[in-house]
Amino acid sequence: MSSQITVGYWDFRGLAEPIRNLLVFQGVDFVDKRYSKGADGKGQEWLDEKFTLGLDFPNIPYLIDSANNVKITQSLAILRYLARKYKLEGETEEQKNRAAVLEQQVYDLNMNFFRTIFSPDFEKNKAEYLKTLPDQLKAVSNFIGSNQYSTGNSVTYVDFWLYELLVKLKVFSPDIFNQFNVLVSFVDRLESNKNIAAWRKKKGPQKFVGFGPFQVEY
Ligand SMILES: N[C@@H](CCC(=O)N[C@@H](CS)C(=O)NCC(=O)O)C(=O)O
Repeated sequence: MSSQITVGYWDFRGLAEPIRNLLVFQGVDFVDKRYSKGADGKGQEWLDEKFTLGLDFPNIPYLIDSANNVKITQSLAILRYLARKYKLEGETEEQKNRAAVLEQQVYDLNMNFFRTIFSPDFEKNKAEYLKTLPDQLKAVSNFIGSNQYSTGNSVTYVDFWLYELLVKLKVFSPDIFNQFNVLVSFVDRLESNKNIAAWRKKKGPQKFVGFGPFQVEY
C-alpha cells in the first residue's frame, strides 16, 4: 500500500524532524518529501508548489494525511494532530497537562537558542547564553525526574519536540549537556528505539538549520 502521509520540508532537520521522528517511532511508512533550497538558496522547488497544495496557510513543514483528507501546516499543530491520531497525548489528565506545559517550555527554550544563533553578535551572545544554559537544562531535568519519558513512563508527542531541542544543545555545548544524566538518558532512550536507530542510520548526519553560524550535523 502506498504511503498515506506526506511530510514536506527542506532537506534538513529543522521544524520537521520532531514530526518525522514521531512517525518513525510509530513505524508509519510516510513520504519524507524534501525540497531543495537550490543553488541560489531561494527554494524555488518549494515556491513552485507552495500555493498548489490546498493548505490554508501555505508553509513548511506541512503534513498531508490523504486517508483523512487532512492537509495542515504549523509544526506544533501537526504534532498535536499526530498525537491524537496515534494516542500519544498522554494517558492521564496529569500527563496531558505535563505535555502541554513542556511543549510551550520547549518552545521558549528553542526561541532562546535561535535568538542566540541568529543574533548579529553571535560570539558575545553565545557566551551569555551558555551562562544561562545549565539552569535551563536543570529545570527540564528536574521536570523529567525519574520518569522514563518527559511526561511519564509512556511516550507522548512532546518527547519528540524535546528530543530535537536536547540534541541541538548536546552538540552546541556537550560539556554542559553531559552534566545532566537524566537528559543524557532521555536522548539515549529515544535513540535506542529500533525504528529511530534504523532511521538515523539510514539518513546519516543532517544539518539542524539551513543557514547561519550553526552549521552542525547530527
Ligand atoms: N510557525 C511555523 C513556521 C514555519 C516556517 O517558518 N517555515 C520555514 C522553515 S523553518 C520556511 O522556510 N517556510 C517556507 C515559506 O515561508 O514559504 C511552524 O512552526 O511550522
